[in-house]
Amino acid sequence: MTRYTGLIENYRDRLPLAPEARAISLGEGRTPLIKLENLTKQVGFDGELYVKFEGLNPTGSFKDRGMTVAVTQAVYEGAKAIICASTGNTSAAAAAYAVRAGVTAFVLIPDGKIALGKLAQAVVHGAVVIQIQGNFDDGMRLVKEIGETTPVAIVNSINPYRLQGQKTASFEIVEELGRAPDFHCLPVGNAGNISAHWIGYSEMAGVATAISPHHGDGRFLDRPLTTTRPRMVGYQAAGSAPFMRGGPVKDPETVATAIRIGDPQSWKLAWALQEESKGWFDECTDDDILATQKLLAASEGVFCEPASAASLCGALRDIKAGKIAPGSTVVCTLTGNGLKDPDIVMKDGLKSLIQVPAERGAVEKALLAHLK
Ligand code: AN7
Repeated sequence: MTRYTGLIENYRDRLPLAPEARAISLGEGRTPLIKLENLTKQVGFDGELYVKFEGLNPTGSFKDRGMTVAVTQAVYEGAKAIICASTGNTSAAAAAYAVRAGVTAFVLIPDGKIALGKLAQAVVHGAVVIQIQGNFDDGMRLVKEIGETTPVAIVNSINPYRLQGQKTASFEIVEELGRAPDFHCLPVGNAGNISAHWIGYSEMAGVATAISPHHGDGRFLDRPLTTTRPRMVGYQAAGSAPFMRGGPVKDPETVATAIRIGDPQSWKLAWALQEESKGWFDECTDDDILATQKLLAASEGVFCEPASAASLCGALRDIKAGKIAPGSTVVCTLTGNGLKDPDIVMKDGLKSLIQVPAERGAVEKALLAHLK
């Protein structure tokens, strides 16, 4: 047995890092691919439905995959500070990896509309948290401007090393399934993650993609592990769906605060991969997203955050509609952990508590009422 030490050491030969670059890692990656047996049965789907639970990364989201590579490269290049704009998860990851590296993290967050758990992470890891009177898109614009004149490394997904790290999720899926899935569904905000996955699948298949030249050298396996690539499907929140509107959304609004993004940074990459993969974009309402988050938690024991539930929400709908063909193998990425944002499920969750006196009879009565 060898100790697992994170995705850089695991996939070093397929990442564009110098051999002597010291890996800044928290043991990210190797997240479980969970088969949803109960839900598959419930919806009468005769294919295979999996979730890749990225909420089990060290800081609770897929951002760790990108951050380990981006921070490793930034430190290798001599950076003393990193900066990002964030709806929450990127700032949590940046803060944690900055600590590992011994550099300063500056994070720009929107005023309000950020899950408390994510803010707590940035604070506890000692990041310099700057709350701006604006939304994520304002923050992103400011970070780009500041990055031009100030000696700080930008670790948003416009940094190509982020996507290089995030492509490894596709590597793991192909390794586990022995092939690529037929469909891969993700929630879409900036569209960095869906782009990263497409790069990863393409490298696994030994096939060039139009989007890869922008993001490293697309190193292929000596022998491809899959002959096919999935159709990539991206789901947005209805109030924050620039890919459905055909252009930026000025005042994005959604309960899924992680994907409250109106001006996606990987706009061109995402359209290119949609075409190459013959996939599509669609939108989910906030109500449907929250219902899916609860459905998943109550039927499979998996607690993801609202934004993450968008992938499964859309996938279940497209399975029912036959857009995702019967018999298909489907993977949905659950991008973040539900524990980051407990408020959202506790809004009416407290109502389900049963309060009784501390007496055996009262407790027994409550049990009997609920035995299946
Ligand atoms: C849980 O943290 O953009 O389409 O600043 O946290 O690659 O942007 C978060 C994005 C999906 C969207 N699910 O991914 C940020 C940030 C969760 C997320 C997305 C995010 P991209």
